[in-house]
Amino acid sequence: MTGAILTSNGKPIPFTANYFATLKETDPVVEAAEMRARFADDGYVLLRGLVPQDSVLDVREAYFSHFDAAFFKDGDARRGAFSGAMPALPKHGYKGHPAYDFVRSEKFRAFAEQPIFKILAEAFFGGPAERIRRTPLRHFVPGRQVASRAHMDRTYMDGMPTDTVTIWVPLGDSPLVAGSLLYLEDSHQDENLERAVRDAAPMDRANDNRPLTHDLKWIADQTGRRWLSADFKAGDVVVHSPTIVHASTDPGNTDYMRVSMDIRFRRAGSLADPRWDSDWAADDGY
Ligand SMILES: O=C(O)CCC(=O)C(=O)O
Repeated sequence: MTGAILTSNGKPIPFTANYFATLKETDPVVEAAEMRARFADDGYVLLRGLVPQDSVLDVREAYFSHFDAAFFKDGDARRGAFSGAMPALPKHGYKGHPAYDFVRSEKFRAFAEQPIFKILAEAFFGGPAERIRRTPLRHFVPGRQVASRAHMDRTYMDGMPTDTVTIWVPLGDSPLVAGSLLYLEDSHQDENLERAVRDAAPMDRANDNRPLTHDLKWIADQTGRRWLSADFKAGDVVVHSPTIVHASTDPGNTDYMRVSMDIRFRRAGSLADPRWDSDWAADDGY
């Protein structure tokens, strides 16, 4: 893939060593203190195989079972490859779309509330954690130039950045070619980054000043930082800081649909942002 031109929301970025490097991996059995040290250094910790693969694929299939089988190649909702036939539905995550109902389902909630995630968050906080109810579900369909814009989670949620943590969970494999998540190297340590890019950065959304930019090449050039990527497998998770810049590329030459959820925790007793205490809807404005 080296040398290929990737896009994010239609904006090109070459897949070269100037712009991309690989995320470091951490073994899930590592000591909590070591995990916290890596998190402080890197702004993220990628844990391979934290969750049983089948449990992840079960959730993927349960979500996809809310769609017509014609949406999937060979009608296979567990693999979840795009058939090419886009269903006529409300926008992703709006009322009436399966993602809206699914995040309110027992299956989704039980997955997000399994003890391993809370134990993980508590290892990061070094103390009790509470799950934040609002849990976005992302779903990217090949052939569409739609991706996550470069942003920091702290822009979207009140509270101290050290009191919240995001566990990003791909629901199924999430290779770069399917538009997986990217982290801007060491951006969590760059106190000048936001000042340097806000207002100057290209933005394709005139009415939304929360993302930093949709132009991943521009921000890499501007900050001298590379995007860190990985081919995630079902069962992997990334724990990331609310201050690290992250984004994704558009799905490329694949039929595989990328689905993921963002499970968030706050340090127990810390300031709770009331906007995050209800179930997610893509148009809730938060
Ligand atoms: O899965 C993604 O593309 C990004 C999701 C994300 O960063 C978010 O919801 O804050």
